[in-house]
Amino acid sequence: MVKKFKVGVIGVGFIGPAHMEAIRRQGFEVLALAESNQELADQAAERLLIPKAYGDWKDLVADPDIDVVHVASPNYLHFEHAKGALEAGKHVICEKPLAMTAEESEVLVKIAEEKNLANAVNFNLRFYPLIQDAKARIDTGELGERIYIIQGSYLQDWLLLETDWNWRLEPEYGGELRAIADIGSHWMDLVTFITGKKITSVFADFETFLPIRKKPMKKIDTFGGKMQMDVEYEEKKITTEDYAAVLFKFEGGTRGVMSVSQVSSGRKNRLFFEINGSDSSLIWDSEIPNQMMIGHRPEPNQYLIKDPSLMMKSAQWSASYPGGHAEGFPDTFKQLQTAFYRYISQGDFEKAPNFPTFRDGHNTILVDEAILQSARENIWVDVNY
Ligand code: NAI
Ligand code: SOE
Repeated sequence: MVKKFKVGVIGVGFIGPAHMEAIRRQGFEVLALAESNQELADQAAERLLIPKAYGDWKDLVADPDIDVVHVASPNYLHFEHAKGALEAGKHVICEKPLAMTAEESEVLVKIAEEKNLANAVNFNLRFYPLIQDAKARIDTGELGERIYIIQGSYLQDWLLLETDWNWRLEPEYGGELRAIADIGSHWMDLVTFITGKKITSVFADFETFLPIRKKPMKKIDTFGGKMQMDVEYEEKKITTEDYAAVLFKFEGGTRGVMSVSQVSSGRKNRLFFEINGSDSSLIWDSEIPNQMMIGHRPEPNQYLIKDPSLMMKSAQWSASYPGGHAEGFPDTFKQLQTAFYRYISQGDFEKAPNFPTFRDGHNTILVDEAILQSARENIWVDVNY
């Protein structure tokens, strides 16, 4: 019998409810939520049908009925919340970025190891079925003996206007890096996962096109500024990057380039990559996630449509529906959690997890910090894992 896990979620703004939906799809109970005060917690619990509402996250992690804690609060709280949950003996799924600095994320890796608790960072994009398929193809050598180039972008437009606002713009809440930590982290984790190649060296160029923005005098939800608003503003100086371009050296001689932007009109939330091997290429776009191009030189290119019967055997588990039945963003949360909760159920923590762990979250922050140093000093910087 699989244990019926009881779960608590800290932070239920934009993405906390997506975690809850996926927990419920596993058949587990979302027993409690925590918000920044009791009033917000009570309102959210009523809206989301959650039995227990905590106005202080410390009470949630201390609740003896809770087995697993999901951290979906703003970036600056991840360290404190994940650390508190681990210290209370809970398994943890934490949103990205795992912490504000590599010093903090390293502490989390150590505590999770010492306490032998399962730990995941929500790099959910790994769980699109065709991403699992891409990894399986590269593992079998389908792209050729060498991977030459990994290139792509992650572009959005929700922070295009000077009146667009979110806590991510402020370093004390989001971190010193914005576009890189918020969306570049997904891209870098994804291509590292697919190819198995770590980033060894970086060279970065940043720009902040809107050095002054208008901060609304009332709280605005993530992506909420795109809806019509009638509010008062105050002017704020912005130091975090709207745009970044990064050159990469990967293990094994692979080269790469990524651009990220939150001011690219028309691009809603588009991660794109192409991986060029010595024989073939893989090309994928997160806004059309159920198809992947396989590029060839001596024969016509192919389009693989997400269909378990056409996918690599080891990736088939990640598609829950037959071909022609689209799977999307919420399904990636479901599949990440399926992998995580199966791992806990099986109880063999010596086994390598098939989901992104705190170690992966820590490695991405090491790369982020190298990128920041490179942009500031205008030099190539090696990543020290
Ligand atoms: P949000 O601002 O919409 O939600 C955060 C929630 O945390 C708010 O409801 C806020 O009241 C609450 N909160 C603040 N302080 C708290 C405290 N002390 N205790 C409990 N709750 C507290 O932010 P959003 O967009 O949901 O982002 C949250 C995190 O999730 C970020 O770290 C972000 O990077 C990550 N994220 C990841 C996504 C993914 O696809 N993997 C998608 C969106 C966000
Ligand atoms: C905002 O840029 C955001 O919600 C990120 O925080 C998420 O990680 C990404 O999935 C979508 O965009």
